Amino acid sequence: MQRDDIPAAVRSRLPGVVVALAAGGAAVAGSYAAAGFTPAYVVAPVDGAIAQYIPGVFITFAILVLGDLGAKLSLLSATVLSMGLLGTLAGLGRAIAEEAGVQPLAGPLAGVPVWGAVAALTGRPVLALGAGVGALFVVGIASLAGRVGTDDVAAADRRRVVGGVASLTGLGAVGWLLGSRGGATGSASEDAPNAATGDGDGDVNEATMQALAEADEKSFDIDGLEPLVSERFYVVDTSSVHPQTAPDDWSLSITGAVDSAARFDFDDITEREAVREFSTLRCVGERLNGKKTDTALWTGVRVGDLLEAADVPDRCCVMARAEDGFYEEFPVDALREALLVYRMNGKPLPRDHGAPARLVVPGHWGEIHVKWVNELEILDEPAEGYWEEKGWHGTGPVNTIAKLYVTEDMDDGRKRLAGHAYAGTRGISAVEVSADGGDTWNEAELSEPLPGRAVWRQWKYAYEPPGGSHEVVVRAIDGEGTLQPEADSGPYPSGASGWVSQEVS
Ligand SMILES: Nc1nc2c(c(=O)[nH]1)N[C@H]1C(S)=C(S)[C@@H](COP(=O)(O)O)O[C@H]1N2
Ligand SMILES: [Mo]
Repeated sequence: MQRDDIPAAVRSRLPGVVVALAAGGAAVAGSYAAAGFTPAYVVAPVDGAIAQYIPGVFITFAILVLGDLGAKLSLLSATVLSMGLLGTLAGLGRAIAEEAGVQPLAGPLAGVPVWGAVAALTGRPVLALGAGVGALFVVGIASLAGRVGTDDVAAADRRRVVGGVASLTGLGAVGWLLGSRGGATGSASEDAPNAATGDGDGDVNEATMQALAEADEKSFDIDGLEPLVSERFYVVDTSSVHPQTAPDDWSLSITGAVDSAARFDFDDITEREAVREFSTLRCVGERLNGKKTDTALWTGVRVGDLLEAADVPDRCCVMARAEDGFYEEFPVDALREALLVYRMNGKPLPRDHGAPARLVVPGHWGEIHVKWVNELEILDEPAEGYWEEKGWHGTGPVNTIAKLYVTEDMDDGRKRLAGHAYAGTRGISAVEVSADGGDTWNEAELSEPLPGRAVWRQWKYAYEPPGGSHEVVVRAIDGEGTLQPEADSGPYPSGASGWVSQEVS
């Protein structure tokens, strides 16, 4: 298209729009440079707001159809939205300077509203300066470029666009470098929340080592099969930028229908006698043979002890609330048996898994294992949690499942299958395997059980393969003798259930 084909009104605004967009990009880059990938990064609250207000059908579609891509998409849209929002503010500031005939003020007039918006969104005015400076810089350079040299309007516009885009590119690179190192303040270093050193009990660390060694001994050594204590523990959450709270800044409040509110700080928790337990988490949104079931050794305290210490009266329910805005509801009495944990496999709870403290509710779906938990609101009546509002039923006991993760040829010509089986607190009594599409069944060998109320087990099974391709099917029988249902239910709304099968040749 020729330049002349563009209506004059649009053409005269285009350079300003490009500069505004560049300023929006620079503001986001500047925010990242200052804050790193922490809640002080402007994209974090925007991403959080999307997670809170997006209708449940979109999230469910993202989980079921897009899988992990959905999370990336959400971060991308939050980034684009932040750029657009801040770019609009910067553009308005620039336009005002232009209208008023004070071009030298274009940069500051763009930077100040951007700084204000980021400060308001993140609550961190000092770190928000990064965003303000980014916008100021891009608009300032573009405006300067427009004013030097000839008076030809078209040439000046070109210089403005080039100036804006070039300064954005430079800033983007600087922002990326600073931000990935944890932000200009260095506040985002990965081990910041790991100030916890002891368990409040001198023997715990040795006991932890022993427990982990036991798990190691009981694990089958099979390539491609996670040991009983997962080496790569899955991560699922509603927000892409995780909270980051140092233990000293953290506390757990007990609020709501209580006679008087109570508060525990991190030391109050770790000074109590520590409890350790192996426990398996499974996400209710996991596909039938997915990889969102994992096990760790958790260290913490019984929630019931905290409720007693806080004199919580007999009530129906609790809303567990977290720093990322997530909330899930659970019966008080059931939550008494849960743990508030601050260590995972003997190490301080990692940031992605809820540092400094999270809930572990053995036998229940992952979603009630609230991470970054900071409030237990006692309720008189049942209420819906985040996922229940969106149609899921993920606070009840887990379904029984046998996963098939490994199909391999052995040296002696046989085939070996292996996987995990999990049935929450019911436990697993057997895993059965069929190598003929479900006509005949044989029992697999199970790993020795680990102590704990709800821990998965590994299974393995070797057989003489029939010539040609055949269908293998696996199914579990829980500790109460109940065979898991055959039908594939899909994850929505109550978690995937069904016999896993696979064509083997
Ligand atoms: N605060 C908070 N806690 C949360 C979530 C979340 O989004 N925010 N996701 C829940 C879900 S859906 C699951 S399956 C588990 C996953 O725990 P993990 O990431 O440690 O594996 O955390 C739960 N706890
Ligand atoms: Mo989940």
